[in-house]
Order: sequence, then C-alpha cells, then structure tokens
Amino acid sequence: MLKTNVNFFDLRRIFIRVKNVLLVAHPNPDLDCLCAMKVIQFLLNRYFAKKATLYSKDPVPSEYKHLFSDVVNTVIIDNFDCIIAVEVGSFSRFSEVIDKTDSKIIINIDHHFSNDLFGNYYYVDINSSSVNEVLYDIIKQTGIPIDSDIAYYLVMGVISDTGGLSYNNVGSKTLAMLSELRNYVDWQDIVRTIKSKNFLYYKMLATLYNNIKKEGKIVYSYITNQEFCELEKKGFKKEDINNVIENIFFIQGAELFFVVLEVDPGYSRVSLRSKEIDVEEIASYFGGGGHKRAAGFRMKKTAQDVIDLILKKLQEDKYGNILS
Ligand SMILES: [Mn+2]
Repeated sequence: MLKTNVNFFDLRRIFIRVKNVLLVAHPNPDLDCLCAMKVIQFLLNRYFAKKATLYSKDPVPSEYKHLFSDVVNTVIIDNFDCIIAVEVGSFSRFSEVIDKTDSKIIINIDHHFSNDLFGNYYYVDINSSSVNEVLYDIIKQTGIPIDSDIAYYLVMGVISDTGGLSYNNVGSKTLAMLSELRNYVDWQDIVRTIKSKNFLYYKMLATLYNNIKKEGKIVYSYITNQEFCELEKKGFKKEDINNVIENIFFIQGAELFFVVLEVDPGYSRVSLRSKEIDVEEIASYFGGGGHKRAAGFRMKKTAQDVIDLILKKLQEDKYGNILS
C-alpha cells in the first residue's frame, strides 16, 4: 500500500525549486537508510544540480564507514531549505534527531507500516522491501536513467534489508528490480560488503549466543550493559550492533524471536521478529514500530526488566500458546 500526498511531478517541482537539501537518517542508521541517502544525493547532484548533505546523529557502523565518508553528525540547520527524512518513522523521532525545522520543506520517505506520515510531503510504500525499493519506483516513474553508482547503493540497500533475500518482505517487485539492476553491479562485492564484520562483532555474537533462551515457542537473547562495557574495553563499538537478531531467526521450533540490547546503563534497544505473529503490534504497545514480522522499540529499562515486560505481554490470551 502506498501512502502519499505527492506524485513525481510535485517531487520534481520541489527538487527544481529547492537550493540546499539536508538528508536525515533515523537514529542508529542501517544500510538501507544510508544507501538511500546516497541514492537521493546522486539524484539531486546529477539530475537537479543541487547540493545534498547527509546527516546522521548517530555514527555510521564502522564496517561501512568507507562507503559513507561524507555523512556528517553536526549541521547548521539554517543553511538548508529542504529536509528529506529517510526512514525516520515519526515526527517525534524526527524531532529527536534534528530541531528548528519549522520553516523548512520536509519530505518523508519510508517503507515502514508505522510511519505517522509527518512532513509537508510524504511518500511511504509499506509494500516495498526497503526504502531503496521505494526510491527505485520513484526513479522509474521519473524516467531518470540508472547508472552503476545509483544501482550499487539501491541493490545494497535491498539485499541488506531483506536479509540477503531471506525475509518475507521480498516481493516480485523486489526481484524484478534486482533482475534489472543485476548487470550494473558487482554482486559479490555488494554481498561481501554487507556481510563483512570485524572480529569483535563475533565476540559480541558469542555473548548473545551464550545468553540465548527458549521458552515455549519464543527464542530470545540479550546483552547486558555490563557485557557491552567488557566488549567496549576491547575496542568494540556500539554502532556495529545492527541486525544481530538475524543470527537467531532461523532456530527451529520457534514462532517469535527477540533480542534486548542494553546499550547504555538502564537503556535497551529491542528487535522482534516472527513467522506469523504481529510483532509491530507488540512493538507499538511499547512505543516503537516497524512491520508485521519485524519491529522494534527502545526503553529506559535494564535488559532483564524489558525481557520481563515482553514475556508478561506475551502471556495475554491473544498471543495464544506460544509460551507453552
Ligand atoms: Mn529499511
């Protein structure tokens, strides 16, 4: 389903009119978000001759830094007349990342079901696997030719947000897109780039696997803040912990999976995945969001407290007997 108040002709008019564009990433940006920012930057530079600055409040994961070396973490907001929010799910999240945006044109591009459609213009396609698939649709509508730079980031975003084409968000449209772009890119290089992790990432996974639990049809794990501190003493960087839930998702006999990462003392980030159960509903109950089978939230509580709250929520009748 496409939720939008803007068509391509409007978007093109806006891009022609604006002078200086700021692209804003969601907190703890993932590859899909970062790749999409690069794609939009290429489009603005090459086809509209506009400057575009890439901004992320949080650091870029260190494995991917070389691809996004122009992402800045401070900006003077007065220098921009247009802000494009990339996968920033809600106005409150947007305000958390950047303020004093009153007089700017705000464009909101996303593919998350829970997007609250903030901004002057929004383009949210919840049937797309990734925000890069959304951009591909926009580019196709525009008739702008795709070059190998744009294809590289589009494909990397899609491959990464579909877990290497392993998730249910892969649609026939996704595959048609990849089929078209296949010959523009070095596939092996993209896969290698996505999968490359530093040694300490695997030490972090060792902790995650060590803590793993199974209760009924629920599999979950966590990393306490103390465990993170131990890893950080060895040089581990917290921005490198994206997508860890992928590592427990294929365990047999489970219906629901979650990971709780207490990244700061008393502050946890939670990812949920499921085969059928609506985890977006569970995440939004705790103030987060996402998709039906992949969602998340953050909470000012310790890992153990968050686990207790989730398990308590899952004891409700409507989640059936997944705990037994
Ligand atoms: Mn995405």
